[in-house]
Amino acid sequence: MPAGIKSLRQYLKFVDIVLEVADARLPAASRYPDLGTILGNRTRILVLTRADLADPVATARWLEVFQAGGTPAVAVNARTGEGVRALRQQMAGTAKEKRGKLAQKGLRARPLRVMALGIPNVGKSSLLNRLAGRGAARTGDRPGITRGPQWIRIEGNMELLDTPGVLWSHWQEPGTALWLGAIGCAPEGILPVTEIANLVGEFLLGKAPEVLVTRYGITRQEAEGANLLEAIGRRRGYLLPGGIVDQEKTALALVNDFRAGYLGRFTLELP
Ligand SMILES: Nc1nc2c(ncn2[C@@H]2O[C@H](COP(=O)(O)OP(=O)(O)OP(=O)(O)O)[C@@H](O)[C@H]2O)c(=O)[nH]1
Ligand SMILES: [Mg+2]
Repeated sequence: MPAGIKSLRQYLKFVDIVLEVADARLPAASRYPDLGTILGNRTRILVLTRADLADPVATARWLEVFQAGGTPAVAVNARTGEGVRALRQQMAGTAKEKRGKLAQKGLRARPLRVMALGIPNVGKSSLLNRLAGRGAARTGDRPGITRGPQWIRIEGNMELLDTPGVLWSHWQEPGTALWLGAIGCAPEGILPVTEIANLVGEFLLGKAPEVLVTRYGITRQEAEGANLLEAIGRRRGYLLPGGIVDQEKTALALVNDFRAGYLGRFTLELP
């Protein structure tokens, strides 16, 4: 278990619901493998963020799979709040249960405490801001924005706990790291951006080569050729002195376009 998770464990005893936040484009690989063992029987709701960037058909399938496996799951756009209403409904059920239990013990009702947990940059703070109804937590388009656990107190009957993103140790497994890099959830500066770009390029070539043609003004032949980055860089004029293509700059452009959804809505793994 990563140290970051260990240090968050102490908060678990204070919270009623854990929102496990993962990315809809990578619903399995962006989750924690054994969170269940840490959470015990605490209520967990899986929230897939960036549903706006994922393939809606794939997202529906994933939600079914998770739900069939006994994990309540919802998909949201944590930026705009789409889907958050369904999440609130899920939470309301748990809230009622908790109130019932407290009443049985003769205890006074207290605000429902909700904690968000997940890998870096996955949208935890954005999600809590939507639940709070205001921009209480700082967000940003790179990992490592939230530095430490932080309570967000809101009017009404909820208290929210934002936490810093923590990567599970399995993230460096071959086949996982680059995909997490592709969705912007791996630590910056560790993975070569050209490798991430090549993976994204390969994926797009298999799925929707025409988006490369239209977005970058290259020919189908160039898109399918041996060096996609070379073709895009040349077309864009991303050149270094001597006229050679700036591979890094080109790779970053492709990866950023993919992350922002300019190339379309894609889910990178299917159930
Ligand atoms: N398109 C889209 N962007 C999102 C969504 N959720 C979050 N974002 C963006 O993703 C970036 C990261 O969001 P944060 O809320 O800061 O992520 P975090 O998990 O709190 O990140 P750390 O605190 O760094 O671990 C921001 O630029 C958000 O605007 C979503 O559902 N759709
Ligand atoms: Mg954050």
